Amino acid sequence: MSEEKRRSWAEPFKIKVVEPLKTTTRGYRERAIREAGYNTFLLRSEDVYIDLLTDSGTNAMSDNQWAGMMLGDEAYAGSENFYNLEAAVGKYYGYSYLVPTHQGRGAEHILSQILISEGDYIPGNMYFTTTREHQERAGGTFVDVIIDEAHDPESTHPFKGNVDLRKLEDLIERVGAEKIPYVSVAATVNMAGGQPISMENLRAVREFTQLHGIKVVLDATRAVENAYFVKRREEGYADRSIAEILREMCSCSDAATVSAKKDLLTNIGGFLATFDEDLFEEARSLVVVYEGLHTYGGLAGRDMEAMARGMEEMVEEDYLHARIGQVEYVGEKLLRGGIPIVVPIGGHAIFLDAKRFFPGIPQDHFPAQTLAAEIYVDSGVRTMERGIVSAGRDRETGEHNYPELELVRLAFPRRVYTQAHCDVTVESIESVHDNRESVRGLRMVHEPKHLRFFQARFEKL
Ligand code: P61
Repeated sequence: MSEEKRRSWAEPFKIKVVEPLKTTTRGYRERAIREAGYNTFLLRSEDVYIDLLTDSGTNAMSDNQWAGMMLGDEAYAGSENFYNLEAAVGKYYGYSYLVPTHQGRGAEHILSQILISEGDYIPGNMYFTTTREHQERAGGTFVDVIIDEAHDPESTHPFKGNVDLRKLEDLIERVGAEKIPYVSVAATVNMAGGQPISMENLRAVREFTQLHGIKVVLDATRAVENAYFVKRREEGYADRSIAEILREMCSCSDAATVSAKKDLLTNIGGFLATFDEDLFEEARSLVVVYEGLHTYGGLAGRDMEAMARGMEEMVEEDYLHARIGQVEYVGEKLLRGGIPIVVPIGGHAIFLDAKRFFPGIPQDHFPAQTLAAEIYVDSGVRTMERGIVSAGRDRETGEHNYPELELVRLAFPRRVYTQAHCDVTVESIESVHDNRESVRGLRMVHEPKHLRFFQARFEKL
């Protein structure tokens, strides 16, 4: 057995600063979730014990990143930290041009406004909430072209993020290539369970779309975690470094939008990066309208410095091994306990399959929303619904979208929680599972117009 196989995923760092957590009683939590309308987004963070709502902006920064924060050059124009960030994006992602934004959706907004015209179609490997919202607000229609296996929580396909080229070809035949400004390719695919796309598939998408003059835009928010899976699972990549794989992935695209709040190990930030000078010129001109000058894009200089330094750390293999190892540890424990989860275990999160967890709760009684609330009441662990509430309504019919995947996500902040926190989380889910027969669903009593899952309110049936 190789040394790596024998050793566990222990963290290549130690804890220097701690933040106390509040513990609460079951009665307290019952009241808190009721007051939050059974929506974990509406809980106060101080009422949460272990916060697995998201891995976005919840990372623990390193001492080197914090040191960089003190070197913030808070100039309105031409901040030194912008140039450090630009150099780091060039080094690690390979793109020639950078436009910083306050976070990922800032970049999605600018990109969508530039590339999409009314009546266009945007194929993508499964929707993401903010990405699709910006595509639609720009006049486009999102079309899902991910492989069928991605919608099946039990399929063990190693690259469930792959694009189905036949679906893409069908769309081109149906609407014409001139109506498709770009293919939106996420690496990894969040809503499918943190599932990667293979390099082979990404290259095939690139070659195929080039024939039709269609651009490829990468959502590289968790591309480093995707690179880790390519190294682990794809033939020919075992001996390549994560940094090399990341650059190769980006080389198959024209541009990328990135939320720095994930891979880059920061608490805020994002960017749009591209090889395309014309796209860059337009983005640089538009960013000043929505985000800020093109050398800060809504960020403080210190935030850009933390991003640049985070990039050096994000490609370190020991770190990634521990990061993804922690998620696998939880997933494998849940599987051993007979809990239905999406397989293969993804990069940033475990996704509980609420349809199999609560087979008696129909989808329009919001089984995943219910499960997230039950877990919180049991232990103070906060998770997130990723099912019918997140999927929103059909723009034409006004009916709920009924996604195949009705999931609860346990997303792991990077470098934050210990193995004992993981154990407590698993124990809590097992205890909710043991009592699953007694649980009924919810009804929605308040539904916001945009991205409803953030602020929707529910009552118990
Ligand atoms: C998350 F409930 N993700 O996973 P921004 N692309 C991708 C993301 O995962 C992503 C963004 C773009 C979050 C935060 C979040 O419905 C939700 O920096 C693959 O958050 O603007 C964000 O990047 C947007 C949670 C976003 C949600 C939307 O937890």
